[in-house]
Amino acid sequence: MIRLLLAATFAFSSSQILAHGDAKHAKKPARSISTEEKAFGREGDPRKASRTITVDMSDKMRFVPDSLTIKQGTTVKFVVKNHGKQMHEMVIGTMKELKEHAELMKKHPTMEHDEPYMAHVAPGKTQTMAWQFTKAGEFHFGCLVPGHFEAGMVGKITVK
Ligand SMILES: [Cu+2]
Repeated sequence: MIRLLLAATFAFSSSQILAHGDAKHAKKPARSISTEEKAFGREGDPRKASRTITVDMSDKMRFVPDSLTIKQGTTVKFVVKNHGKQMHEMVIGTMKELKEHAELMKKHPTMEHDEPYMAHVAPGKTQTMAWQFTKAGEFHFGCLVPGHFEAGMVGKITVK
């Protein structure tokens, strides 16, 4: 009986070792890219980005640049930098969605959420996000930290 148990324990632990070894070699699976289509496009594969745009944010409550023109179909890799001392974020959307979201943020300032079209950037940090602009039109991006949107922290994206 004891022998059997020992054998079982040994078999168990060696399979654990194997599994561990496998895991070590296997690449950490990346979060899969969402296929959800929004009015302003869909999540992009950063490896397929054909354009990189750096967006600077500061406590002046402005984005630099604050106007972008993008060719329809392009996957853009955004490099979003926060040069300020406050939290800032870049959220892409339609003006209607951004306004609604900004109102919601005022009511629930601690609300935390993460979507592929948002980059929440701590002071002094940089975040990247990839977005594919599948639809032509006029869209916007804004900082929805309470008060920032109203202070003018908003930019325009023209897709054509
Ligand atoms: Cu901000």
